[in-house]
Amino acid sequence: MEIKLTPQAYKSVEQEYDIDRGYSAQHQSARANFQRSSVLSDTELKQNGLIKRPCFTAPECADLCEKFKNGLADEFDRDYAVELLERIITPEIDREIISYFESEYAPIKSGFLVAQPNEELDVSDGWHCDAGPAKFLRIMVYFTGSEDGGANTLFCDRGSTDRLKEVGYVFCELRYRMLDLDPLTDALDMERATIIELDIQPGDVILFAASSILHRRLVPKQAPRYVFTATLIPSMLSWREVTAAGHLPMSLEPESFPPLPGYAK
Ligand SMILES: O=C(O)CCC(=O)C(=O)O
Ligand SMILES: [Fe+2]
Repeated sequence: MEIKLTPQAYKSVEQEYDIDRGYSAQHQSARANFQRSSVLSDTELKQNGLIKRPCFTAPECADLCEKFKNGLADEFDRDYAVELLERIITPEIDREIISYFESEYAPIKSGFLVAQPNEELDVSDGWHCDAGPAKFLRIMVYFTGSEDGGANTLFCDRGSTDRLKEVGYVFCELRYRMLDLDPLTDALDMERATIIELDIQPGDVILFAASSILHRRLVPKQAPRYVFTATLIPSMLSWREVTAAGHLPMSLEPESFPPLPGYAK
């Protein structure tokens, strides 16, 4: 095992996104402007940084899988992404999200992901947190179910992530991302990370705090994995007002968190 740990890496990530690109200032404005404080509660997402809920029906999943087979992931369709968000963000999910942010929120990025059986591993297959603002959420809807040991997103719990952040694994250089954390924690004489392997049914939605919960993709072994994803950030206006203006969400590439107009330094 060759690895270079960067113990203060999370501080430079905070500097880059929260300060320089303006995400912390935007969050403060969003919180100050929030009109629905009475609805906030101590939800599962706020506590654990991760939830899974059933969302799409079997016929809806079949329809979506057909669309994936016909090239849905090839070209970004913003209107369709907004239509899916309308379906995903039920009053219960909305309450989870506003309780997490303590503000309104909006989708900045969105896209359709296809993973082929046993495809080549990429950087998301090693344990990582997404570099980005301290507070943002990833939505992932699975239109195909998880397999035994494949077609999934694995998570660590928050405590394990915090310990691995402190020693400098989280936000280490991409080439040092590991598929198995045990050799690292054993070498450092640390408690092993608690791994959460969800049993995902077609149509389930997952929400997670991608910059504060370690996670990794598991490629499918048997059949393609079809996923819709969106990135949520705090917002002054509600997500419906923001998307109605016609610019958000943007497609996933190239830059995950561009500097925010009016807030970036
Ligand atoms: O596709 C997945 O299961 C996770 C992807 C991921 O972690 C990422 O894109 O940052
Ligand atoms: Fe990620």
